[in-house]
Amino acid sequence: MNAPAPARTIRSVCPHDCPSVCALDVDILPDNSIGRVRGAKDDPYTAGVICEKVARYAERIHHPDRLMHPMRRVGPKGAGQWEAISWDEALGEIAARFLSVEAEHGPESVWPYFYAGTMGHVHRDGIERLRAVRGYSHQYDTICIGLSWPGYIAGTGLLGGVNPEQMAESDCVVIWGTNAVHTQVNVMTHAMRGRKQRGAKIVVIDIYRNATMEQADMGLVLRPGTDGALAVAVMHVLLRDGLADREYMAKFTDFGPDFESHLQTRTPEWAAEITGLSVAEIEAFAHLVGKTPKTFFRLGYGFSRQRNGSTAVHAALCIPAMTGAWQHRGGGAFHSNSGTWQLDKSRVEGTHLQKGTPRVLDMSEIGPILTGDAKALQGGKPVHAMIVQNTNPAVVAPNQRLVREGLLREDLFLVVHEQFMTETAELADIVLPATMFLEHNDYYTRGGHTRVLYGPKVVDAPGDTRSNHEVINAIALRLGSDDPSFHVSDRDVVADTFARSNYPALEEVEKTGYIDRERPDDISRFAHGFGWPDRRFRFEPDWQEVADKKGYRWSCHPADMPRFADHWAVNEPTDAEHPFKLATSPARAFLNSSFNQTPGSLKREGEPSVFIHPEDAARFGVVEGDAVLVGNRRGEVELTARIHTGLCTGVLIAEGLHRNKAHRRGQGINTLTNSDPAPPFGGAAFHDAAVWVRKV
Ligand SMILES: Nc1nc2c(c(=O)[nH]1)N[C@H]1C(S)=C(S)[C@@H](COP(=O)(O)OP(=O)(O)OC[C@H]3O[C@@H](n4cnc5c(=O)[nH]c(N)nc54)[C@H](O)[C@@H]3O)O[C@H]1N2
Ligand SMILES: Nc1nc2c(c(=O)[nH]1)N[C@H]1C(S)=C(S)[C@@H](COP(=O)(O)OP(=O)(O)OC[C@H]3O[C@@H](n4cnc5c(=O)[nH]c(N)nc54)[C@H](O)[C@@H]3O)O[C@H]1N2
Ligand code: SF4
Ligand SMILES: [Mo]
Repeated sequence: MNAPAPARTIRSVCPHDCPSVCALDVDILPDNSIGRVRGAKDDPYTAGVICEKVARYAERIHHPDRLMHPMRRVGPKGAGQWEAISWDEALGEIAARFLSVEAEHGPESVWPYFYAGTMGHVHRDGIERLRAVRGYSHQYDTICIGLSWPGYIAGTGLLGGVNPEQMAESDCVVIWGTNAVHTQVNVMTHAMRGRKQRGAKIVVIDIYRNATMEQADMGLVLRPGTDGALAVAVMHVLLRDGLADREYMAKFTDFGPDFESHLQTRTPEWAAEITGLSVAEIEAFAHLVGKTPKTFFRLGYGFSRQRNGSTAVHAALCIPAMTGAWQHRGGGAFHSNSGTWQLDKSRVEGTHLQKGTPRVLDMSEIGPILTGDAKALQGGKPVHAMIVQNTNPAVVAPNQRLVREGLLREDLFLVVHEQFMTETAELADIVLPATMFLEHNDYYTRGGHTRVLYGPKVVDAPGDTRSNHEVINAIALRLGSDDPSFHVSDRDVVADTFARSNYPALEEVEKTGYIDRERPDDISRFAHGFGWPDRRFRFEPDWQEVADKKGYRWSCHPADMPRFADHWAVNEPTDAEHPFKLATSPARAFLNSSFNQTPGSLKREGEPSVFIHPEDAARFGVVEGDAVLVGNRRGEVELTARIHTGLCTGVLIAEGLHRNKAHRRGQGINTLTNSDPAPPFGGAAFHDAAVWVRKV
């Protein structure tokens, strides 16, 4: 049967946590339901292409399991027994419990917790208003960006880079530590244009032959956590073979004799030993980027999710500073433009409401924090109440056993505002139903490009669902705060924020759906100098300078950091008991744990599985399809073995955040990951776990 003709097609924005932040054309059917979702053709970055999971959005927005009513737990925690309640009852109970925790334990015992389920700033960051007005504990945002952003900033001094559309003008595109085919498909659109139009070479650097590497001209499969070694060996070859741009370095970087002599020992032979690459591969890559001025380095998040990830990102970023690729259109580097928006978010986050300076708890350490770890609690009081919006920590946070144990505590009052009964919501005392992006107003910054986009409310909120903004307003009012900012609408906050930021008026923005924040090309390629006071790129990073600039806090001793760009051997070591390194790479049809309940995505991803090299499989008597247990001192997870020839021996890859329950023993993949704050400033090393494997 054909779908009915749409009554209208509206322009919107994908709200999910993905650097692409696609502009969408959404068909609204005569009954106000959602029809086809397509990528906007007139948006230069989206260019008509979106991922398959969002193309099937009707499945998610009209999913029969969507939460529609507030609910209160009636049985034991996590037992799945609920009664429907009204919003009035729910808000009344939340206010009463929060007030009693404040009175008994102090306001810092309440910890609002959120992440980027929606990337709209109003509905994502608006929870900060509640924190501010009540003096609740703050959140140190480390789970995703805690390692990569400092690494990039350590070199350039600014989190921004060359417009990725310019990959179409490149002669070589290096896709480093991002599985773009899965995680940000638009990178491929623009890289492929370079290949089609100018024969650009595409290089992919990863720890397995993933879907992106399948498209590459040169694929480098290295051992996890060894990118720094590759990068410094490349620089060794560039200097050795006269391929470094010494004039550029003299003018724009801190390059000097000490760094040069440091690189002398970083030979391809030395790096081959560490990375598992051959000397020939390292030299070929170095010669390619050294002889191709228009080389674009698209640095992803993946290789930062290692304990040495910040230093690895910095080391990779040093290569274009040595070749001078920044000087040429189609050349340079990009990780994120999140440092370039110049938004005044004071009304989004309610900074005017802040009382005192409450403690800042590390979101990645939610497991240790909720189970009373004194260090993670900074010697302070336990957390006794939480409201969680936009995230599913029972699945996505590291050290899952502790996360679950903590969330199940009888003396923790847990409110979860969600679109689905996630495994976090299952552990709540009160569950609140949330709207989806087409049901509220918000603006979105496109980290992977240059635009800020507006996504309007186009359909009514179904059932009793309420937006994050409405819920935070309502709770604050119930708690007795009567600031005018808790009476305004989401649309007003967008309009006010644009006005404060000297952006065009919302009425103007609505006509096209976007604001282009592209910076002049010379500025984006640091043609007048980098973002440090001396305008020089740093091969010798000053991490304290990075901390001061961004308000980061140290998680290691500053003196322990390597002096120069380097390979830093601090990752979780393998040993006789834990002979494998496990990485938990992203699945194509899930987005973190989102979409792990939609039929199309479940069909595409199948059961939770793990890639293993044929030699390792043979050694452990494992064949394709076998059930295996993968474990370490944090726990054990059951997975289905898939033989994969495209990875180093001793490495395992488990793609995707399936539901914990989808694993035969109910433990999800994050049981195996560690929540220790990685150096220098914290963050979860999701792809850095030493494990054992055995046949079930
Ligand atoms: N389909 C899909 N899309 C997503 C997501 C998803 O889960 N699924 N997640 C979204 C989110 S929140 C984010 S932050 C982005 C992240 O997107 P990416 O920047 O792509 O980062 P990761 O997803 O962490 O991992 C990317 C790749 O890094 C590889 N990797 C791991 N360790 C190393 C290493 O030591 N060296 C190298 N060279 N590579 C390594 C992994 O194997 C993986 O192939 O994607 C977003 N988009
Ligand atoms: N093992 C392993 N773990 C990882 C990663 C990895 O690579 N490996 N990646 C990490 C990364 S990069 C990230 S960013 C985190 C992300 O982890 P999360 O932020 O938890 O991301 P999602 O799993 O997408 O969960 C977002 C939740 O928000 C809900 N949501 C969406 N929109 C709204 C809304 O408007 N209102 C409300 N109230 N809820 C909404 C969705 O239904 C969904 O359940 O996971 C991390 N965890
Ligand atoms: S998840 Fe990423 S690629 Fe898919 S539509 Fe959203 S922004 Fe685009
Ligand atoms: Mo992320």
